[in-house]
Amino acid sequence: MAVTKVFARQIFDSRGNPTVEVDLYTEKGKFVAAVPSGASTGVHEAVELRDEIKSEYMGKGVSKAVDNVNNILGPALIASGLDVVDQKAIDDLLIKTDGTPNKGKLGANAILGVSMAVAEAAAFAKGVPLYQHLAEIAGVKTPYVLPLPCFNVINGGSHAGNSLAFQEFMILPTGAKTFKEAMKIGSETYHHLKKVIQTKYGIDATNVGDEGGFAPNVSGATESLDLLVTAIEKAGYTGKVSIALDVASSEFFKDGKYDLDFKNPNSDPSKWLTGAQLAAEYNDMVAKYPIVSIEDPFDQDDWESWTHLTAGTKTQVVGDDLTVTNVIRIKTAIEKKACNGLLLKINQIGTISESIQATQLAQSSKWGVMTSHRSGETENTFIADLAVALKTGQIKTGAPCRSERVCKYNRLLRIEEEITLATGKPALFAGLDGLSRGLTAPVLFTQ
Ligand code: 2PG
Ligand code: MG
Repeated sequence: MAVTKVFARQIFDSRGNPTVEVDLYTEKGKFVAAVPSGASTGVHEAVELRDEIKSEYMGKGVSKAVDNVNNILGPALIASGLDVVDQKAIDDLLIKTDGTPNKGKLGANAILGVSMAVAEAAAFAKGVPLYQHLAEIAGVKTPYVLPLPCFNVINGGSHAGNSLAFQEFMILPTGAKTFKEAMKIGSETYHHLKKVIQTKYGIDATNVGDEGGFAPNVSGATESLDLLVTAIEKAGYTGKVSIALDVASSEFFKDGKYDLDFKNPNSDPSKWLTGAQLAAEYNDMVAKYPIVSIEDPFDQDDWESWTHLTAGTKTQVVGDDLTVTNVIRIKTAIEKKACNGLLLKINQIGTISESIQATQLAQSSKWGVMTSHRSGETENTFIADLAVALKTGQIKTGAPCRSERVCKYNRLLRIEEEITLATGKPALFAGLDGLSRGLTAPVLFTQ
């Protein structure tokens, strides 16, 4: 089925910044996609095209990207006559139309909106749910597996106005048997955490950050980890909930060192840590707390520190700014044994086909894969379907709070129900196995 019309507009993301929305039409109807946006963006990511007109939207307008969809990408796609089921050919056309290695001419935000809407149109044309269509184009066989949700319940770094350097403290219901149960555990623990924080720091400490997690003014990582352990215990889930970190350390890498006081303009350089000192802190934390995953422990180009940590730990080490969902960076990370997990962010690379390629390269190297939202999100739920389709085994899309986060988790609840009804058996849930490497290999799931 060919594309008959493409129309893009500027809408707003969860931080109130402009972003791109695309309406794509076939003779079967209209299909809509909206593009997310990061704050702690890796320098190697594909280009997010902003207008950079300082007097408008603080320079963050996306009218150029919108025009590029309306005047260049849309007309090229319509003229090609390509069928929406041929995602790869369409993505190749979009990439060629841009013509740069980092989508710098037309913008990854323009290209991704079209790429996502094409997949939605194709699923509808086939009369199947989006996750089924994505699994089919990726060559992934059923049964589907619901991912382990990683709830970011304490926000720091560039996502919160507190002094905490580490960006994300996540709780993972690794002891759950179904996705629905994982949501119950996550939500109850989140509410217990709110009470724990309120008792300790007062009511104004329970305001939430960009991803719906609390942002109390804690002194550092161990204080946050202690809060999590207390909340898990109070909720009655000790042993059933694990912890994951996203340090997002590229944000505080300065002159070859790590500044854990980076939000303080008068930070004392003599206190900044070397990669080896920071690694020692991680190893201490892993020994003391139920930490199963650490993302971006080091700067995006500090390869040596990555390789050293990964060699000496059983914990999943996830590349985000390091690998930017880009097969070239992932290949380098594989060669250097720099990490053993991929953060999958579709807007880091800009097309669905390249996102699938990146995931499958990671999975074939026995890495874990965590599908991810961005800190600036919309009500779009595409990544929920993608996580199921590619059996990534893990998804992080914020706290169980704020609709731009919860809509993805809610979509997963509906998918779980739909699969259960269609197969007559409870839908598989990755659970703790979501953290085992190379999930597409025949591994045992919790049921
Ligand atoms: C991250 C993300 C999402 P941002 O670092 O993993 O949580 O943040 O979108 O700001 O890059
Ligand atoms: Mg990250």
